[in-house]
Amino acid sequence: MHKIVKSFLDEVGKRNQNEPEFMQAVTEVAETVIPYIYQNEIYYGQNILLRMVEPERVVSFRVAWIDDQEEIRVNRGYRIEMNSAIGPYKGGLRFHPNVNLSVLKFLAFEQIFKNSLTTLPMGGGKGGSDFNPKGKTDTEVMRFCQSFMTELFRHIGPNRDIPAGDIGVGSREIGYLFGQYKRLKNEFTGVLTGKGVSWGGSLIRPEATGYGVVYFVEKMLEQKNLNFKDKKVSISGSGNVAQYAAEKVTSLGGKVITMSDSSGFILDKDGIDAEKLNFLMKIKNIDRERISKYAEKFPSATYFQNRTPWRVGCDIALPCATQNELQLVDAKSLIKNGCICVGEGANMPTTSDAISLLIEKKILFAPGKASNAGGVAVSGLEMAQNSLRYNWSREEVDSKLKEIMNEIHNSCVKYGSEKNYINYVKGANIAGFVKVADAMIAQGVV
Ligand code: NDP
Ligand code: 2IT
Repeated sequence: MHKIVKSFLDEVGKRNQNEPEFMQAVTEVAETVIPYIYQNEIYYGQNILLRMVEPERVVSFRVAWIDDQEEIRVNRGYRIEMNSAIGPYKGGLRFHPNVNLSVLKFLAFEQIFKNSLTTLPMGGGKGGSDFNPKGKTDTEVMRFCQSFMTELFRHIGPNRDIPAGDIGVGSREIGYLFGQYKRLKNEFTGVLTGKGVSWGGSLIRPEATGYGVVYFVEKMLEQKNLNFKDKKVSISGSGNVAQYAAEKVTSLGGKVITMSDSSGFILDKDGIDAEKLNFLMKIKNIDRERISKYAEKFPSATYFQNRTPWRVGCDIALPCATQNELQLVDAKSLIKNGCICVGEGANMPTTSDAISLLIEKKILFAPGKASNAGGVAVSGLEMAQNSLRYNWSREEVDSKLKEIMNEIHNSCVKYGSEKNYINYVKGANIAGFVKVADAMIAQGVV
């Protein structure tokens, strides 16, 4: 089996040179799904995985815009339309200077499996730009978004491809993007998710990814008759996902001791309670400031520059910042300090060797495509509400989100159960694969 997997990866690697993040995501799926294909005749001989790793379409385009000094700037925009077997392309847009084809292809590939796991009819896609919103004024961000959408609008649509937010794309950016789409098409449609509630957005969408991660981890802990009460929780990141994961952990009785940004992390030994989190949300979302301000305000906190939080002892770790932020040395340190569970809020935050170690040591480990699927799931619910021309209440959306996270957990258990251990990586990959593969077989060679 090892040889078969290797020869598949060699073939894909040759066609996708210099795309390390994409190959990392493909490798993780291939190692768990290829053995399954060999045990299940209906998938064998169909080259399904080889078809799945090839995007249905990749769009790359110039984004020219004028900054406040009236200088002409040029960025690169992308949309990866990866797989539409079970629904229209669906996935976020990332604005970050390290965005390139490899990063977006890994994200689009993971999105196929994640969206399949949500139980909702959504295909996989992702897009974005190497534009850096940091330090830009609102008018610069608006001009960039308008220029970006002026090309993107011809490739997307409510039944074709529905983008949303990701790193660097929040409610401000979605607003500017939606405004420009509506103007160009002269149509008010649910072409983006993460919209404001007064113009077609869903309640709970801002909270959904962070809440979903915590609901998923709650289910994992339940398997061991454990819960969040009095657990020390280390979170990385301080953006959308991290903030609402922290809020939910605290509301369930856990103590959030760390959060971070790309400059460093803060350790608050007394815990980041609801009031302190409010302050953090203000500095990150409104002032667009650095997390070090938190330690300046609260004496119980210490700031560690250019460091990640994983050397601090905790019971549960929730990496919610970016890819490959939790490495082998970090996993070793977490295990040594007694960590029992790692739940990914970000996409692929844990390196492959770190995942192998966590699984070998039988630490509860949730891969992002399962545990962070709550965001895109509520995006799916936003699309459903847009089609119904109706809005559900907070309680209705939250209870549907919980139900979906529960279903995803059940799917992981179904396909990932091993002797005395649930391998959530294997479970999520196979469960996500089966639904898409069945649809691809039914639809013929396209
Ligand atoms: P935000 O832009 O709101 O926040 C990102 C956070 O991660 C910030 O604290 C940022 O720090 C930090 N960060 C970004 N890049 C790096 C880096 N290279 N090194 C260290 N820290 C970094 O994004 P989100 O919270 O939306 O996204 C976080 C993760 O969750 C991403 O992996 C995303 O793909 C994933 N995700 C998001 C979903 C969503 O609905 N938003 C859904 C599912 C997954 P700084 O402020 O310094 O930039
Ligand atoms: O990675 C992700 O799942 C997201 N950024 C959310 C995608 C979406 O369409 O809501």
